[in-house]
Amino acid sequence: MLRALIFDVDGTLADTEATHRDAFNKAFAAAGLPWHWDLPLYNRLLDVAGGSERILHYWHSVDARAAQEPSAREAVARLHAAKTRIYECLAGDGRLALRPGVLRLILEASAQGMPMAIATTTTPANIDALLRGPLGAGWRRYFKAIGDASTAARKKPDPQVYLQVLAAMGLCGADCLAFEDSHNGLLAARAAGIPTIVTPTAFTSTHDFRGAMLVLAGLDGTEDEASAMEPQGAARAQPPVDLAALRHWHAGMSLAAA
Ligand code: XBP
Ligand code: MG
Repeated sequence: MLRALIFDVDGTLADTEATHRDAFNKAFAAAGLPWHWDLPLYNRLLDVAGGSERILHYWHSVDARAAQEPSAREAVARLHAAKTRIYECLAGDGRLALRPGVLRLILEASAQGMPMAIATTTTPANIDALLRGPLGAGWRRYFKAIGDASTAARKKPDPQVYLQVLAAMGLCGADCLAFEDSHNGLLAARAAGIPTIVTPTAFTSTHDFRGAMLVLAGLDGTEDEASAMEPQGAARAQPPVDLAALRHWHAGMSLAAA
């Protein structure tokens, strides 16, 4: 029986990575660094979950000696904090819209008493910047548990953040559904035993989604740019995803697994 919905944030609740990339580049420029992450490079860097981990990984690739200095971690932390402040300005107050169908599903699940959680590798401030617009300043009341970069040190594809929210809700993975956008996120949710629906974005449309319960263009039935890019997997147009459909899919998956 379906007992909770668990949402990833970046790429799933909203298509945020273009804004993250902009914030990283603005932080590099403000720090006087000659770094610029263009789209092809950022697509590759997204394999590294976590913004500070991503910065350190890139620094190693351009200046391994400097990146290994004892002071490097502190420098990365300062740079990432600046990036987060910039992201909050760029994404805050509803400037970054939720993906089609997401708000409707959250409000429907809330109205029907279906518990929800967030399991993300992103920084807590980024979640508040994204959700306080569409869900209001009290957005946390919609979620029974929130796992993020402040609770889970090990980033996706490690399942730590998913295991944390399952434990907080006292649920087992098989009784939940996870919503993800990326290969790393799918691996993390599956490692926690959670059936997973993937809604790719243009950043992740070429990822490997084997193991997903479903790969959908989005949650509201319209084609988004990712599905227009003919991604791998079975992304396709479909009716709007509501709680009845999720219960039906989850029951079918449970029967198949029985
Ligand atoms: C996606 C990520 C994050 C963002 C950047 O998180 O990997 O690192 O790219 O945000 P999600 P930070 O699990 O929600 O898909 O700079 O705060 O890490
Ligand atoms: Mg994601």
